[in-house]
Amino acid sequence: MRVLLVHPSPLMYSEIYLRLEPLGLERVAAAVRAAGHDVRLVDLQIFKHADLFREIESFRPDAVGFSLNYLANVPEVVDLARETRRRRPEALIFAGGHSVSFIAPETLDHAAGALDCIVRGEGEAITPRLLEARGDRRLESLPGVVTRHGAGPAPTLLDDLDRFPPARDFTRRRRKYFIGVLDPCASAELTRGCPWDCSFCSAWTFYSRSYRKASPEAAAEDLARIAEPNVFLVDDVAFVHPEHGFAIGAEIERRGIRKQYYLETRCDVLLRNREVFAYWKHLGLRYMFLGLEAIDEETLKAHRKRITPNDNFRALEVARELDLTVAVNIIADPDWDERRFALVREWALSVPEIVHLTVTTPYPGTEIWFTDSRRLTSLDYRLFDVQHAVVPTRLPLQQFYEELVRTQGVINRKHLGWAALRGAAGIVLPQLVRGQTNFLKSLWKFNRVYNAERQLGDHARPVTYAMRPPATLGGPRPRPADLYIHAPSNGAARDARATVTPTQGTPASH
Ligand code: B12
Ligand code: SF4
Repeated sequence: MRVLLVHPSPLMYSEIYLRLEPLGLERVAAAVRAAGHDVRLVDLQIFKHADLFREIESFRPDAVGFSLNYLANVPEVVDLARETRRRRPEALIFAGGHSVSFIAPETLDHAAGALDCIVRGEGEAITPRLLEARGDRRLESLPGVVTRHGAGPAPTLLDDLDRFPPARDFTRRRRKYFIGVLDPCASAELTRGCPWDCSFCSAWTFYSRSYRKASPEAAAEDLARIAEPNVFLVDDVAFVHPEHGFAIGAEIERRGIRKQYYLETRCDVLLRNREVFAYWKHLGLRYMFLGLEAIDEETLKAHRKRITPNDNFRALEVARELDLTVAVNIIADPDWDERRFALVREWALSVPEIVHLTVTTPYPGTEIWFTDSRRLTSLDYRLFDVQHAVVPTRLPLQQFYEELVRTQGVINRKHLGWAALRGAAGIVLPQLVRGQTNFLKSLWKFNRVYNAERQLGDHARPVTYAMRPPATLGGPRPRPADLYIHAPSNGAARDARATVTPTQGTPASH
């Protein structure tokens, strides 16, 4: 069967700092190819809609699958599915990925028949089975598959992360993938899932708090296959189990792999497992993203981050001692006033780290989607990208955006524009020689992408597909099991228990 897999366009944030390969879709593509199908992949972060339609005309796919990890991409994917249906009336058209797993029925309603089904949860194991069942009137009997007629049993977790390593050969123009100075940059996955349970996050609800690891051999093998000199490790929390990080490192050394790495982790994991990060620094770790989220105790508690500001600041010290370039995230609440923005600006300017600001967003799949008692001010999927305010702001909306952009601007002045170029000249020149210009171009994009007028204007766009709000707002905290996409497997649950120490609370306590 001819199968076309499609990743939608980039969101606002990606316009400046990064553009990364669609790793999830590449893994689904690997599984579909292994089942004997003829596969192609179009990444609309790089290609245009017109390119996709040309591909549909020339390849004439029997099945088209769209990746929907991001809520903000829902309208685009629904429209693309409708256009695909018009061109290929007989094709099996489906979508899968993180966000759509939480909103399958409403997405099918928007598509009004253009999408045959939604695949909830991980795609590797189920997609080949779905293709096999094409034409069957009871697709919804498959695990994780939802049609307009019903939903199959809960999806099951992939038993072995080593199966179906990403088929990177399907992505074209790979030189376009980069993050900051790591230009060009590939992506890889060493572990999957997160055992913590922050109230604003859906990473844990998707994987039912499980945490799975690739074998050190398979992880290193995958890194060895990567042609690019730089690698973004997509794990939610890197090196929760330090012995795993050491074992992969040993395999990397054994194979003589030399790359530069970017990873994301928690501050307490860095404090607890400092040695493994120091070892990876020696292997080429260069950038680290730490989810700080807040600089005060009360807000950290509200997010259920299970960490103190003091530990967060100690972790920054450790990262500096390791000589890593660190980016941190702070969540800006729509309730912030001018004083609060000023405090954050002051703090951000006092530290050497790159500080990112995202806006509190109740997403389907998160706990705050149910418990946040604030009314949603917009049901426009496109605004659910953590850069827009979708609950009432204390300041008038325009002023909120002005403060947000001003704060981002002040913070970014440290890392973008001429100042950054002066600091990074040694990096940019060799990149230019190799024809890599993603990073250089990104240094001047800030004002075009981030401006209060544009952000405010986004609220005035007509809404064709409106989100379905939660049935109750400000209701009681849902039971974790009610939020989960995957049914926890015994092995995964055991892993999670081994990970979370008593001081952080055990899974049994919530
Ligand atoms: C890596 C990552 C990124 C990369 C994205 C790279 C890319 N091009 O896809 C970068 C750093 C660019 C990024 C950016 C952002 N991200 Co992000 N990101 C992640 C992260 C940590 C891991 C995703 C990943 O690669 N996992 C590994 C692969 C193998 O898994 P996967 O992609 O989920 O794919 C599997 C399934 O979803 C499914 N699947 C996926 N596609 C398809 C398609 C079909 C047809 C099928 C059947 C199945 C299927 O099968 C795959 C294999 O099992 C997730 C958290 C998470 N754990 O999911 C957040 C996450 C997806 N990101 C999130 C957010 C908010 C963002 C930003 C908006 C943040 C910002 N500050 O602006 C931006 C927007 C980016 C954009 N679209 O332009 C949120 C999503 C929120 C939402 N509900 O929309 C998440 C869940 C993080 C969170 N904790 O809340 N992100
Ligand atoms: S630690 Fe990170 S990935 Fe895990 S639940 Fe919290 S925010 Fe999400």
